[in-house]
Amino acid sequence: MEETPPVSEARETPTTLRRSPEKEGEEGAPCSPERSDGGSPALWPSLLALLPKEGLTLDLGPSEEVDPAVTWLLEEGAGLLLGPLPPGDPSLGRLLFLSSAACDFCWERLNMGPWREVRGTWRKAFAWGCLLRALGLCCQDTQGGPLQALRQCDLGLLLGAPLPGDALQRVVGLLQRHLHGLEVDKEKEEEGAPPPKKIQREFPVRPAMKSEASIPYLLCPSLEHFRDHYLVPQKPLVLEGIVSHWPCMKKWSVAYLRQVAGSRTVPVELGSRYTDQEWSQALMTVGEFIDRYVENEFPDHTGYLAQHQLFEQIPELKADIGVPDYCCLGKGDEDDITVNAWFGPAGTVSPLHHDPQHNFLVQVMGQKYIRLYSPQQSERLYPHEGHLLHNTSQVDVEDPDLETFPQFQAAAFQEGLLGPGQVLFIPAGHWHYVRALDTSFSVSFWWS
Ligand SMILES: O=C(O)CCC(=O)C(=O)O
Repeated sequence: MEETPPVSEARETPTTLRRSPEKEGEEGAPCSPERSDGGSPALWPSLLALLPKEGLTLDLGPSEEVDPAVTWLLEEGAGLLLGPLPPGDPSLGRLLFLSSAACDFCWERLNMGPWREVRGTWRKAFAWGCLLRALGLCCQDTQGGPLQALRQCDLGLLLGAPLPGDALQRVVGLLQRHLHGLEVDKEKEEEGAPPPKKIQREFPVRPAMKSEASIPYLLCPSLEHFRDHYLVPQKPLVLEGIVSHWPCMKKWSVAYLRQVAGSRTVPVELGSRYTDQEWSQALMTVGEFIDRYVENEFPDHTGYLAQHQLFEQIPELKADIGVPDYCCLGKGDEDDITVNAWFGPAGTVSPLHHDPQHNFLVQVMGQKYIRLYSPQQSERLYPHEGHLLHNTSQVDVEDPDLETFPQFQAAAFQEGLLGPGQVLFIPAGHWHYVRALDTSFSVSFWWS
């Protein structure tokens, strides 16, 4: 679709809306224990204190990029925060109205055409809209305002562009502390309630493995040994004893993830594998994901929180992990490493594919079956022809159609089980197939 031509002239300088000093409170102050679930007088000043002291600088770039109507909605909304308005003030209802309209407008643009073509300025406008809407939701005298606000912030974090001073991230931190306090109160009330039902899942089929093809294991090899015998010759390895001290190894469980991340919105893959026709993705909270796909005995689909940069979104979980020391052998900085979360029930499958960077796949919870093929085997693996899936094999590794893909049975491979505390080194370009045998959480580090 054609872009709407610009109406007003390009803005040279970003719009800055300053807050009156009487609104500034203690930065990041925790909420008072005497709070209500919505329109909390304690939450409101703490939220305002998180906004940049120098005011909201919308900085949406040249005006031809974002529709002037959206800029106007955001500026009007942000302007409402300039006066000394207490929560519950009727003009704050207008904040919700204006920011919701801005979010709806931006949402349309974010969902129009391929994602890579969505302009950064629209993503930034959306992030501002989410921030203002979250504030609008918190200043309403409604039940559940802070929870809805948290969801709105997550949409801003997932789909929007970063805001100055990590404003969305900071608002999320405060809302999390506020909501967590409410949960602790509720738990106290519910003490004595019967324990939740344990899930009985059918154990998925364990593959019969040949020992001669197993991936080698090493306990804490030296950096030099790893470099000379595995990194340089591009050989896969399972490393043991290198992440056992990470707090996630003891702390993480489904209950813990629900407690820390339950109300956070994340993208979930729906369907057995991403190569299937009926595969799709949906946004839902981690709590909903656990209820529907991890703890539900009869889910309608396989759900997989896969390849998501969860640790950028939830710093509390990031504090529980580290970066494998061996990444220092790479050429890039630590900031260049992409860290992804892979959380799902038994039975998730990542079809046979390869990635352009080296990978340390750290197993935190549950076991996974892994099959690896070197790049030299590529011809026997029948990669998809289209551009989108050219790094993915057409073959179902554990149930190959050998009439259609006869060479597959001649392809040499390595295999193994990856359990908690083990780290799989997958050299760049190596084909890997992964099936979870239990409820599983893995963290991947892609590095070069
Ligand atoms: O654990 C999985 O399901 C797949 C992991 C993966 O493909 C990766 O880390 O690149």
